[in-house]
Amino acid sequence: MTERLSAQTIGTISPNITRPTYDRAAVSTGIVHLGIGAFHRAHEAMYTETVLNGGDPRWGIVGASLRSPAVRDALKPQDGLYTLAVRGAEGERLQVIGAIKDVLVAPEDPEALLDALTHPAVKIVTLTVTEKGYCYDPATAALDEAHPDIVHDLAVPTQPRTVPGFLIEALQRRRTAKISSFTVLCCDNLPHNGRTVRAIANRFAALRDPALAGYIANEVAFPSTMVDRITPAPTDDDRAAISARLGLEDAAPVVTEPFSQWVIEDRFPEGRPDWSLGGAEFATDIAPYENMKLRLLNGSHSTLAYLGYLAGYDTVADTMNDANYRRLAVGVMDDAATTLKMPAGVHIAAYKRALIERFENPALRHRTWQICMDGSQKLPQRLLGSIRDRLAAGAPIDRLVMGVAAWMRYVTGIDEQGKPIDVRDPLSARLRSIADEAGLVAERLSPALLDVREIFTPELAADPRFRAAAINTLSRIIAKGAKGAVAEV
Ligand code: CS2
Repeated sequence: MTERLSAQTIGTISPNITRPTYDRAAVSTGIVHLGIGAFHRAHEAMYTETVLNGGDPRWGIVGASLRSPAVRDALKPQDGLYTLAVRGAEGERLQVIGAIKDVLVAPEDPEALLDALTHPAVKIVTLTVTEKGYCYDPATAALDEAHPDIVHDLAVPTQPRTVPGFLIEALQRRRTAKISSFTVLCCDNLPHNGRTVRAIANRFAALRDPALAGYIANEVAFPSTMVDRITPAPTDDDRAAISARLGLEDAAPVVTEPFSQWVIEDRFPEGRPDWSLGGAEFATDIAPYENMKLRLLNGSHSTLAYLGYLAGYDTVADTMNDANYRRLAVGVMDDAATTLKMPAGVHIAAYKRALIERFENPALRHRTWQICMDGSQKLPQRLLGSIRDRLAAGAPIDRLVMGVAAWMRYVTGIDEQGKPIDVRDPLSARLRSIADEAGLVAERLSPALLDVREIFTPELAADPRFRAAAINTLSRIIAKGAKGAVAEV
């Protein structure tokens, strides 16, 4: 039996695999990270590892999961060590990362996480909890005050379950104990993510206590950031292949692409690591970068995912092998790009070319099904913003609406072969019952879904051009199948 990767065994790995060059025992915890999934371990933890390797030991990470114990159970026996496998056309590069000092599971012991969040050495709380983790209304970006877990956290603030609940209770404890606050850095694909999370946190705090809200508004920084690295969920095959190369069993490796980007608004009153050592860029206004990424990358990703899943394509790379899908992805990027105003020096054409190459990466098996998840939380910032801006400019939206109409077909829960689709979405039950009532008839299904106010604002849903485009496109997808509809657009 192969031994497990750990602090004890790491010395046995092959010398060409990168590993921590610093003394892990000397590292203190400067960051608490909520949402310790694959993306964080491929992105922020990698940048932070470079900082630790560079000799600044203040920025070790304590990770927390707000839901399942799986990552903790895999990482704990490995002393937090895991392998990052970077896969591109030129092969695979392995790096063992040591930046994660400990992993907590919030539902098992909320107090332990609150303790970690209250520690004076912790200067930054970073977040990758996915869109739905913020308990907000995607159409308006406001806190969902009726969310059952928010209702709970307002009723029992000392035993939180949600991101706003943990952040605000920890900040309240720091305030009482006269410990300086921490900076909150949202690393999720939300529109204007810092501003959005700030508004959610402020609202939650105000519902608890107006004085607390005043403190948060004055003392806590919420810089915005654009994060980008395609990181598919690792599979059993990935774990077996990476363990074999390592010569040690790693139960928590992460597979990612060579490309990585992190643009961060430089507002950290309590200090920050020099993540630029790992290639991060600091900027004063990052809104244009966020929009570029959400509308070009994520907008075309979701479009390919829904239309690809319906056509039976398992991965994004598979969709890109279909010339019509590839053409549509380029078209969605071209249309979305007309809505952007980028600072001088940013070359959108080169960015788009790089995206196409990234989507084609045959070494990454990024499942369309994974990207289809949580569509209700993703559509507004990925596609609906571009559609709104194109409508205002009197420009055509036929390509941008493809992803929205394919989502409408997808959430019916039955695929083109009549087989069930495992639709994962906080609104899935409601979407399914709307679809069941409407039937597979575009003239009924599309308007019924446009009435879902969490996703579509009343203004957009009422726009006759958008309504007509959604009905026509959905009806083509129903009649001709996703492949047929993509061939025509
Ligand atoms: C993807 C993103 O799953 C999804 O919805 O579009 O996770 C995407 O891979 C990342 O944003 C890339 O940075």
